[in-house]
Amino acid sequence: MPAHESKCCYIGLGSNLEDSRLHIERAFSELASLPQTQLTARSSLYGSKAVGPIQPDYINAVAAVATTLEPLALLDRLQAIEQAHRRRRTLRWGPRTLDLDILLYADRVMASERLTLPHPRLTERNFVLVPLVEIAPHLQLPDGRAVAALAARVGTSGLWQLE
Ligand code: ROI
Repeated sequence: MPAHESKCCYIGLGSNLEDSRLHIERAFSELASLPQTQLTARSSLYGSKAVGPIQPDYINAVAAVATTLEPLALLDRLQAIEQAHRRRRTLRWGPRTLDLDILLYADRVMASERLTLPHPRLTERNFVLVPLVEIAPHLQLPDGRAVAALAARVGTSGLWQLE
């Protein structure tokens, strides 16, 4: 097996400040321009009611990328993109111009200080599961659970497809 085989990875995008649609559209282009990485799919944009503290509605989407960047190198790149969108980390679970989360990195399972894979709240959030199923209807988590079944379980309340 080649040392640098590319891995399929899913990234959640979210924004609820300023022109959220523009932040998300730009983030897709920035993901497509990352080194050692191809953007292979992008979901529709979804509007969603904020989970957590009261704040404006979000726009959420999911991207699929094929990358030879290792998980923490990819995380560094995603955080640099967030910074370029003037993301301020003020409140935990507060509003943000751009949030990029690694949801899944191939079948990788890890829990380090900076990164937990799969994303720990993936299975609870319809604004992640529904766009994920749109672009990867047959995807399974490393533990074998089907994302389509998880999405069916969380339903679509507070979530609407845009465009
Ligand atoms: N709520 C929604 N709908 N979408 C998000 O992306 C999102 N992100 C968050 C919190 C504040 C938990 N709520 C969210 O980080």
